[in-house]
Amino acid sequence: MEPVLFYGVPHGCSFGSIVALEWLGQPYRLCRIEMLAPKDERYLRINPKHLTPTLLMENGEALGESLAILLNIAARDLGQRLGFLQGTRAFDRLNSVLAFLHMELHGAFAPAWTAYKLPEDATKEKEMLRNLAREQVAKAYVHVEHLLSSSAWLAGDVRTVADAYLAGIARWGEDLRLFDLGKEYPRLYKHLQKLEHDKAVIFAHAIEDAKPTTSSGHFLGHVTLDDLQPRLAA
Ligand SMILES: N[C@@H](CCC(=O)N[C@@H](CS)C(=O)NCC(=O)O)C(=O)O
Repeated sequence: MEPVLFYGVPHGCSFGSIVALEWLGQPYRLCRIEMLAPKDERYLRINPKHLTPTLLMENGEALGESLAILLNIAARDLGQRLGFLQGTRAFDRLNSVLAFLHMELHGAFAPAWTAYKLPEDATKEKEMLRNLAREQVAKAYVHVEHLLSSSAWLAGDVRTVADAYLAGIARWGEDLRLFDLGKEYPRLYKHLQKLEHDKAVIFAHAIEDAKPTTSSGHFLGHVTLDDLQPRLAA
């Protein structure tokens, strides 16, 4: 059976993996995980940290971590140039950009996500955490601006899984009302605007928002955790 991507809502970093699967153009399915709902035992068996994304592969093995999933997707057809052959300079550059996006950009938002989950009346704690996130994310955004100053795409001259991943995480700056990207980080803003016109990005938004949409890749539909039980038990 085709691979299944478990993606998280609202606004998970798994967004990038949906975009990458659409760009790849090979058959896949999606399984929706509500991240703010209580942890689901069935998903815990697939991802013991109960984090999204996870890619359930053809052989029944579950692959966790966005970086591993994005590189797995890219390696399925190097002809699409979403990623590159390991050992090449292009691979090294992509790997370096992905590591930066994960450790420094994704990681920098952690205090703001903690603040988001705190009760309304924890005003002081929320503000402290949000200020910390703003400070950390600003440094990462400056580096994104630098990367985009010398190439059309984040990891070079072609669109790669790094651009897909960026689309899913850089948006949090505005989601969490930390930044005005258009005013503060014009190259990043322009790049995200370019991506917003991409069919795969439009599709991934519609999927997250549970709106009707058409795949420009090879999406075969959603499956539920219940549907997957026989495949997981096998
Ligand atoms: N290191 C993991 C982190 C994944 C992660 O933080 N996922 C978030 C969404 S962006 C999540 O599942 N959050 C649910 C929660 O914290 O309960 C990866 O890169 O895949």
